[in-house]
Amino acid sequence: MRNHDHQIDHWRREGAVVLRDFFTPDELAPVVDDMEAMYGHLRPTDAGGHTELEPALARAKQFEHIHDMPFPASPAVNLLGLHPALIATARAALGTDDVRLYQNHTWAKFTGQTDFDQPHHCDFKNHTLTVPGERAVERTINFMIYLTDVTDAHGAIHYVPLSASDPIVGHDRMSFANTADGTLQRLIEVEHSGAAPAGSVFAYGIDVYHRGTNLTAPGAHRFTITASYKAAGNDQIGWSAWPRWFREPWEQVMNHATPEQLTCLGVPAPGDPFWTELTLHRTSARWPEMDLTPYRLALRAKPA
Ligand SMILES: O=C(O)CCC(=O)C(=O)O
Ligand SMILES: [Fe+2]
Repeated sequence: MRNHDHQIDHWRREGAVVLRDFFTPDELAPVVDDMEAMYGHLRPTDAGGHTELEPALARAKQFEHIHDMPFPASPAVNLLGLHPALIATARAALGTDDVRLYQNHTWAKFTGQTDFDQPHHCDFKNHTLTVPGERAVERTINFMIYLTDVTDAHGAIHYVPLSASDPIVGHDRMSFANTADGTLQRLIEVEHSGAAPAGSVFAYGIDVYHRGTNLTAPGAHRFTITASYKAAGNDQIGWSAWPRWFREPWEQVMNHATPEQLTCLGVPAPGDPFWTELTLHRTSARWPEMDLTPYRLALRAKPA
């Protein structure tokens, strides 16, 4: 367990918490290598080029270097968002042992690529068609994993704890903070910075006002992974149906993930009635390198 009860309590109350030094340098190093392999060649050559961009294009370019799981690199980057310590934190936060990873992407930002400044918003707009639920089990916990040091000059996320945003927005928690009535400015006045060293994790919910900020350090980059969890059975929340991208390198996940990690992607756990001799046979034909031993053993252990 790498989270502490007081941090979970803080997240429950305030909707956001910085988990400093969650991952070790040894865990990060191969993931950073993967990120360099995926994104390193995309570093902009003209650091001042973005100042000429149309606002709509400048905004679109913020999301230029995002890639959904699975990632065309090693198992290290593919499995960090499914790290057992993150799963444990999600379980504690959502108050259930049965959690699902519903969003997992890598994101590279480079100084000079565009202006990364955003207005305050809550992410529920593209995670649900309604609004965040009030019960713990209806919430989501969204982890932004810092693979590189994130200072304010590296575009740290800025956020407003719920106790500070509630008096400003009251019941009117719109996805984008209102600019015309001064709400946006008032949120900016009380915002916190999520700046923290590499290995830290910013955990927040889809009901928390936050905004991306620009990278200003010369020649700098910010590598992150976003891993978002919900309780199993919470059909309100979604982002991607994992099988949709079946041509992508799923073997990096399927051949290396544990049953606990695969359960977070919706693969039935060992012992689930889904697993029969036939489904095992067919799954093994689909993923020849996948270790199905725990599933086989659980099936054989069942009374006939
Ligand atoms: O990358 C960040 O720091 C925040 C981005 C963000 O909040 C968003 O695009 O919804
Ligand atoms: Fe956001």
